[in-house]
Amino acid sequence: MILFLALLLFCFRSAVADSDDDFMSFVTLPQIRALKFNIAYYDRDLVSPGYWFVAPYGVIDPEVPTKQWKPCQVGPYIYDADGTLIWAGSCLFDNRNIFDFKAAPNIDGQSHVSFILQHAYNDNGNDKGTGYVLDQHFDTEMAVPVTNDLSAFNMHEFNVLDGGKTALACSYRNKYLNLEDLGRPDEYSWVVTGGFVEIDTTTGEVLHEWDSEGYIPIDESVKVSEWMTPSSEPGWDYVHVNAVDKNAAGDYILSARFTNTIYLISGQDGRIIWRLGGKKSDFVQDFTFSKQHHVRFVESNSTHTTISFLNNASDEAEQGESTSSALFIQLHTSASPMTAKVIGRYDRPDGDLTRLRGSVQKLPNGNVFVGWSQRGYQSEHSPDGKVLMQASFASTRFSTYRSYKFDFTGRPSSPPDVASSVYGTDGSGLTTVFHVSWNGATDVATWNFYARPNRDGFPVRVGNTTKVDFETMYIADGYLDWVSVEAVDKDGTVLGTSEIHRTDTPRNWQLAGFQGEVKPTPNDPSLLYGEKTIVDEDIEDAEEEKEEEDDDDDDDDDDDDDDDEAYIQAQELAESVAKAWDVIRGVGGLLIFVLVICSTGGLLAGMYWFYRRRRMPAYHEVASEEGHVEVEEESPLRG
Ligand SMILES: *[C@@H]1O[C@H](CO)[C@@H](O)[C@H](O)[C@H]1NC(C)=O
Ligand SMILES: *[C@@H]1O[C@H](CO)[C@@H](O)[C@H](O)[C@H]1NC(C)=O
Ligand SMILES: CC(=O)N[C@H]1CO[C@H](CO)[C@@H](O)[C@@H]1O
Repeated sequence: MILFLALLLFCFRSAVADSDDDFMSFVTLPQIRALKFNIAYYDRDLVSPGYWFVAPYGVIDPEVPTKQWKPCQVGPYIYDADGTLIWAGSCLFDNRNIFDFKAAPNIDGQSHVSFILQHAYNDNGNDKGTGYVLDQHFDTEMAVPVTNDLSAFNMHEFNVLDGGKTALACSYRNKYLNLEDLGRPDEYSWVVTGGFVEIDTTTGEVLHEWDSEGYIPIDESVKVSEWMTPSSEPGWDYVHVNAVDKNAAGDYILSARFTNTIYLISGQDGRIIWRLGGKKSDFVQDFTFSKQHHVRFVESNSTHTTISFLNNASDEAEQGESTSSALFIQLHTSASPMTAKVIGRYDRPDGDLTRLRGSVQKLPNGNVFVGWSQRGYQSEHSPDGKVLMQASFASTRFSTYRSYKFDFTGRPSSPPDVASSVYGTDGSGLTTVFHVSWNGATDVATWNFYARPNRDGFPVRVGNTTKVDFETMYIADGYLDWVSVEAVDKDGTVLGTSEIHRTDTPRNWQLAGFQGEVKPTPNDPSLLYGEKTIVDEDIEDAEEEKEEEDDDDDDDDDDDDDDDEAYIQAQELAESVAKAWDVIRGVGGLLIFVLVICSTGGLLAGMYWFYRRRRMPAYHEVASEEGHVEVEEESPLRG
């Protein structure tokens, strides 16, 4: 008892000291640290179905592996609309930053995701970063390298176009240019020009490149003044392109933050067809915008074009309006003069400014999903502007470049993960605790739990339960070795089966509170659970069984009720064990045994001990770097 209290005390202290409440952690995937969301819904009924796609990062430059560096923290994540984790891809790339993570459109009619893996921290510039497309199994379908002389895969955009054959990315180039545009024809300066590339997603070959040199004069920039002293390399970041999209006619729309302008660029000859905003707008417009992000074509016909973008109305140095907003603009391009009018405006719900980054997405049901970037702040709005939901990371230390919402089907190629441990103080009262998860799987409704007497033995179903959260816990009577689980969808279809896992046992049973002389031997599951056997691998069998079972139900109703009671108690116990688990979460170390006094009564009452196999470090060191990020923003590869 004293030992127990001492351990508990130690645990509490540790938990407080390491406070990593803003992260989720899991028994089945202890390495993953997924951020929690704080979420508020105002009208859940009107919210569009779909999953959230975010890619939290701590610092925008590739993170130097230091003491603060922790694996599996930053990277791509999918959550459901309750903030429940669906997929953590953070362990794929050793904490490399991921940008523009989203579901890719219409490739072979199946779900895909796409994102930019940022260039490496130190690889002598060899690893320039990559545009990735993964299939619904989370296997790489396309890894698009930088094949031309550009120094890196620019972080702003990886816009996989419909069908997936080509993708758009932003490009930045350092050039030594004459300053005639500024009325100084005898002088030269380094200037960072900007444009875009359309790349073949299979080979990475650049099919089309456009650059601002010769099209956007230097004096169009709001960041360069006539008298500025010529710059050394890399040079003045005078356009700062940050988004590009393509329409059915084959023309491109390009957003340049530092000219406050959106350009339509001919796919035929590269000329600028029109400019919206900035110093040389071709439109008569009833609104202003600045420092915009994420321009997209929404729809168009021969006379009108609707576009969307995030008007962050500010940057780190200046601010134009007091609130950032998502704008939907209708351009009447056959009128003379051409006109632009606001047809949708969605202000940032907290009234604040998004100084860097952000995204706007029109959802299939007409709702608007906006990523305000910092701290993963995001909101969903009804078409008429009502705020339906707002959410942000519980952690203040991370942001996401963009946030999206998509329908998605995930069928991971890796099997479900299962962990199991046996607990008990005497041979007759042993229980096996399962934890199960399946990283990336959507549509799992229930879990079936199996055990067999040995590796080659016949699998016996020892229980089933509804999937709750990313990781589901289940407690079964007996010491069950050689266990496995099955993921089942709402129609009863088996989506996946885990590998066979051997149940973890205490290294020393007696120290763990076991009263017997010798260590217990595993139960034969068919003796414990024989009557309930259902092997879903064989559907016919299962159906026959079901009929039998139905008959059984009539015969021994009472028995089943007792069993149900026992399972309810087991679930209650599971909850108290889960709480205890939370308590010891912060403890590092090898094997930790904790006695948990269970007072729920009934069959499983008594003493249970707790056993911890893996080390679970706390992730608390990465400081908020937003200030740093803002300073860094001017660099061409960033912001
Ligand atoms: C084009 O779209 C605009 C705006 O939705 C609409 O008013 C106009 O009638 C459409 N024109 C054609 C030719 O469909
Ligand atoms: C568990 O399995 C039984 C028998 O197949 C079924 O009737 C029940 O609905 C299942 N429960 C859950 C939570 O899946
Ligand atoms: C509407 C508005 O005030 N827009 C301003 C946004 O900020 C830029 C400078 O950052 C101004 O030039 C715009 O007038």
